[in-house]
Amino acid sequence: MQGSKLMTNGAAGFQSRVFSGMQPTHTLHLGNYLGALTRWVEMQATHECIYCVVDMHAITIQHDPADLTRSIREVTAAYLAAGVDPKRSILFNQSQVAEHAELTWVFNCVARLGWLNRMTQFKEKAGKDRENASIGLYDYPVLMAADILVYKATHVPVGEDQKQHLELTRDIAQKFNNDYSAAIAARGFGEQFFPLTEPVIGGPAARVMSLRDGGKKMSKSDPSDYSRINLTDDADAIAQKIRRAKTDPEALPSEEKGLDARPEADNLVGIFAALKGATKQQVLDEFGGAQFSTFKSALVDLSIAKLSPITAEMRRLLADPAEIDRILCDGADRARAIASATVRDVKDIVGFVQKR
Ligand code: AQP
Repeated sequence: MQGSKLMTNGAAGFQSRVFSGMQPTHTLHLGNYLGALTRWVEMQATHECIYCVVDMHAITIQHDPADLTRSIREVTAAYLAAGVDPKRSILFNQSQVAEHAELTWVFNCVARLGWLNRMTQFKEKAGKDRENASIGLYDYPVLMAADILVYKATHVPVGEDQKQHLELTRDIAQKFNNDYSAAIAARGFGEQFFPLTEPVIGGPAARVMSLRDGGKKMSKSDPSDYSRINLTDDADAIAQKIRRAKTDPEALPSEEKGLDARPEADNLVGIFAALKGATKQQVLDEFGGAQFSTFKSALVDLSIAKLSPITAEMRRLLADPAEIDRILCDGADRARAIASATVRDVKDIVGFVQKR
């Protein structure tokens, strides 16, 4: 994994472009929303953005086909309801653009087994029964690299949990650029064919933690529904989950360093800050010294005010699945136009014979 250490500004010289995606597995939650989706929406004002529902990733674990179809539409509705604008950005589902899979095969021949063996997400998801995990789950980060690089994306807004996968993406890009440097130069692409994509991670909610355990990431697959706030939860459910969220017996501190070693308090303050568009310190300026009962009431009100309009809009959009499918197909056509040019060049670079 030397690539990311050697070059720090490898996206320079490439047209600035944002790519990101979420899996249509289960229902999106507050972590997905604050860690990634809010940033996606903001970046539309400054960048060309491509946002994908990564349905091919979703079949790396066992799934029910009808649930997958429903979930693809639901995640699309969540993107739209949160503010992704399909006129300004490209919004599509991955399986409609075959070039993601084609580039994955080339990258499978570039990536090294040793790199993939270090991926912590695979270890967590495969658990103890690794022999029984799908090859797709193991190859997940290579498909993710292809998702990003087929658009030569320079920036990827994600939550902190995706940092390691983004490093792998950079390593694959760099190895491709090195391995094929002569062919790349001969075809007039200069020194680098793929950019070394920069992750965009940060803010008070880059890693939203479970409401039941401040040491665990808020996650779609957590068996306890009380561990997360789903974007489909109604006001009552949001209020109940926040009131039952684990805390400690102390009042809130007045300084941010007072949150150290208090993971549950830190998490709730971080959520409040992200929802309000403030810093954790600004939240503590207001609530320092308050008991959790007071703070939780304010958090309930803020969460409902921010999330209820999104939930209502999702419901409205989901009443017309044909319109959602139309948006995805239109986005896929626009995505394919970019992806097919990249794959054509890649085939040329690696030496495949193809129709001119
Ligand atoms: N807890 C989180 N805090 C901040 N960001 C998060 N993301 C996920 N969880 C958190 C970010 O959301 C995006 C969605 O990626 P995904 O759909 O591929 O996420 P995921 O890993 O399937 O989501 P979960 O909830 O973590 O699912 P499971 O339980 O299956 O592992 C990414 O940008 C991610 O960083």
